[in-house]
Amino acid sequence: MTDFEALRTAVIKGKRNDVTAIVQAAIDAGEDVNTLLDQGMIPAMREIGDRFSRNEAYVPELLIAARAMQAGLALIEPLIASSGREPFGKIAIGTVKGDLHDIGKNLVTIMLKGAGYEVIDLGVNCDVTKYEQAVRDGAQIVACSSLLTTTMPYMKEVVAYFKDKGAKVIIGGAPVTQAYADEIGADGYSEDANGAVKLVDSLLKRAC
Ligand code: B1M
Repeated sequence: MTDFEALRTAVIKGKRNDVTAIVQAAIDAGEDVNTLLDQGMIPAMREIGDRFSRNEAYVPELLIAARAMQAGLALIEPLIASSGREPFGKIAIGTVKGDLHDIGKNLVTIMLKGAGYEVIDLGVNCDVTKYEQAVRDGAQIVACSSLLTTTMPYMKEVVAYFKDKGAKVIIGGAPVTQAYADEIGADGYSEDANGAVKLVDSLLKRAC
């Protein structure tokens, strides 16, 4: 039985080895990986963010928590990965220009791959030219992630750039909302990684 409290504490305190040990033990015991994410790792990142807001944690603490989270995700990714069948479509994903947050983007990537899509991961700090190259390489959908209210407006530029260019642009990230997506004319918005998969499913079905 997984000790979710211990997992949350290990992520919050940035104890990478503890996170790895707890996640590996949970996987070995047959724990559902979505439960590990939803009850352990994602709420822990939310908690460290809240502490940061209250000036109870600082950037170094955020960084070590992020590294511990990534170590856990690395164990989860192969379990969600696709079974080698023909990909259903090609998606490009990147965190927008000026923004270095990549954990949520990585999670969306893992879920899309697990759902059978080929994903071009453009990393962080992506400007329009990076997304454009991915579209030239065959991406049908461009997914933009933003975690900062200061970088969110760049999504508007990406959406405007791809208007009438054939690729659809979808957006997400903690400060992003459906209302914002509607306002800038994005082709879709999702609140979380599973929602991103459903959104891509529906957009590609419509395009067929
Ligand atoms: Co930053 N940071 N950070 N940070 N950080 C936030 C975002 C913040 C909310 C913290 C806070 O104040 N409470 C705040 C933003 C405030 C604002 O904009 N109003 C903030 C700040 C201020 C900053 C700096 C400016 C701090 C500074 O330097 N003074 C700085 C900016 C650097 C930069 O980017 N230029 C900064 C730096 C960092 C670190 C580098 C230390 C680190 C990031 C490490 C990394 O990513 N490798 C970091 C972290 C870890 C956070 C918090 C604590 C956690 C983010 C996270 O990973 N969450 C964050 C607080 C918070 O979010 N509560 C915070 C877990 C992740 C699974 O969730 O990313 O939301 P999330 O992804 C979700 C959904 O949003 C969605 O699916 C994911 C899974 O369900 N989703 C998509 C995401 N992308 C999607 C794309 C889609 C669809 C869905 O496409 C269709």
